[in-house]
Order: sequence, then structure tokens, then C-alpha cells
Amino acid sequence: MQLKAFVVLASVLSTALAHTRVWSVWINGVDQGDGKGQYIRSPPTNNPVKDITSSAMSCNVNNQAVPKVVSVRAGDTVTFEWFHDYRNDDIIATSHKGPVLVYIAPTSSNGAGSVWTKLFHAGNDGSWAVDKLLNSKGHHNVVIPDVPAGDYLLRPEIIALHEANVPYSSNNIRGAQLYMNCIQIKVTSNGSKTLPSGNSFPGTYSYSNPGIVFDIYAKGADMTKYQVPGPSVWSGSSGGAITRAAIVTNPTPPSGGGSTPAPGNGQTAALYGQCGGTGWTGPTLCAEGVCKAASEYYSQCVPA
Ligand SMILES: *[C@@H]1O[C@H](CO)[C@@H](O)[C@H](O)[C@H]1NC(C)=O
Ligand SMILES: [Cu+2]
Repeated sequence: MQLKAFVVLASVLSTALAHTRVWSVWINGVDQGDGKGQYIRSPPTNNPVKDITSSAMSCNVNNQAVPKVVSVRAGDTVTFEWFHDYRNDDIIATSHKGPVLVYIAPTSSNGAGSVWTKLFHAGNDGSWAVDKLLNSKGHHNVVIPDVPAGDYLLRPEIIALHEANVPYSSNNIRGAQLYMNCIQIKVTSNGSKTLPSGNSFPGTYSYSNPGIVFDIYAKGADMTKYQVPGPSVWSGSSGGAITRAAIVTNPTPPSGGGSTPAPGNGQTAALYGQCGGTGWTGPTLCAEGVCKAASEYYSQCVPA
């Protein structure tokens, strides 16, 4: 009796420890700080979504607007940082092999309807995307495409396939485990590549999809034949990669005599807000911290 109870508890614990969610994003190598419930519509736990017909497929189980947005421009690299219990921990269990994907939708949709566009995916090109993510200490990125100005949700996603040899619909203690978090961004550049949209969550994935039901333990099988679920990556995407953020420790001031910020408009930017960069017309003063250039295009208020 005692032993049995212990075994059950242990397996529940090991499962809980295996899961993952997003801690923060980095813009061009600058950490935007703990985003949970701030600019990330964070779920309350690191548990997966397994019912792919559920409304939680769009932005997980807590899809409500959060107070902040991260300002970005076309060409900026947005790096997502995943963790399971603590920042810089072991990210996700090594058993949780599978693909890594990123989608985008206008924030005005709240993720509902046929509004999602795929910006990036990686499956298995000889190694699993999740193994690459473990090697990059939980970091992967996309480059912001040249979309019209406005508010958008970025939806990075990991699909863990260790129990995906059967669909959740026929065995609800198994099935693929999906991890997605939505990040609120504001694109301040104004490009002309309008998102084609065309995909909904729920809707884009189904239990007859070979990317959702797949046996990663099949003997002799060629894992590079794994098909990442969902559409192909949008032709307007500027790409992405599973790699650690190129952390900016000594930002170089803008070259060519442009190192003095243009006169500000008297407004101040919040901590981690943008405070300068080529073409920036917003605040150049920091309410908190100091304004540091991360690149010619982006300066940010960081703790002094
Ligand atoms: C973006 O460009 C379009 C097309 O030129 C224009 O209609 C729109 O007002 C611009 N939006 C912003 C926020 O600058
Ligand atoms: Cu798990």
C-alpha cells in the first residue's frame, strides 16, 4: 500500500518537473526582464495543453491581456527564454523531444479565429529541436518581419512527443504535450507585409495529423521524416533560429556622430522601455534606470 502510493506520487512529481513555460524575451540581446503576467499571458503552471480542440490552444489557459507590451521594429531579433521551475534551470526534461514553432497574430483578435501565421518551425534534421533548445539553455528566436505597425501576439510553442504514439483523444493519460505562451509586442516600424493569417487555434492541428501522433521510439525509423504540424512557414517571415541570445554586455554607441539622442518629447520611458534608436520618436528619458544603446536601432532603459 505505502509503496504503491509512493510510486504514484513520484511519477506525478517527475511529470510536473518535466514541464516548461516562458520566462522572458530578449530584444537584440537585451533581456526585457521577468515577463510572466507582465507582457506574457502566462499560464499559472508549466503544465501542457493536451486537448488540441480546446480554446487553450491559442494562448494557453490564461488568455487575458497583461499590462505591458514589448516594443520592437522589423529586423529586431526576439529571443524567447523557456524554463521549468526557476530561471536558468534545466528548461524541459530531455525526454520531451519534439519540434519548436513560432506563430504571430494581431492582438486585436485575442488569438481567436483564423488569425495565426507561422514564422518559424524546426522538427528533426538529425537532432530534435527540443535537444537544440536544451543546448541553447532554453533560447530560440524569430526576427520581426516587415509587418504593418500595431500590436501583435507572438506564440512560441514546443510540442513534446514522448507520449505521442497515441492521440490524447483515444488515451487521455498519453498524447502529445503542447506548450505555448503568448507574448504581447508592439511593432513600431510600419512595413507592408500584411500577415496572410489562415490558421486557427484550435483548428490547425488535428489528431489525424502525423506531427501530433508520432512514435519517437519506433525502432529503425528515420526521425528526420517527422513532419512538423501546421502550415509551412510564411514566405514573408524573416526567419528564426534555436540559438542563445547574443547577449549585449557593452552596447556600442551609435556611429557617425549620432550618439547624442534627439531631443525628447518630455516623456519618460518605463524600466525596460525603449528610449532611443534610429527613427525613434518616443521618450528618450528613463523614469527608472539609464538609457543604454543595444544597437544603432534600439536603446532601452535598464537598471542603473
Ligand atoms: C502605416 O502605413 C500605412 C500605409 O502607408 C498607413 O496608412 C498607416 O497610417 C501607417 N500606420 C502608422 C501607424 O504609421
Ligand atoms: Cu511534461
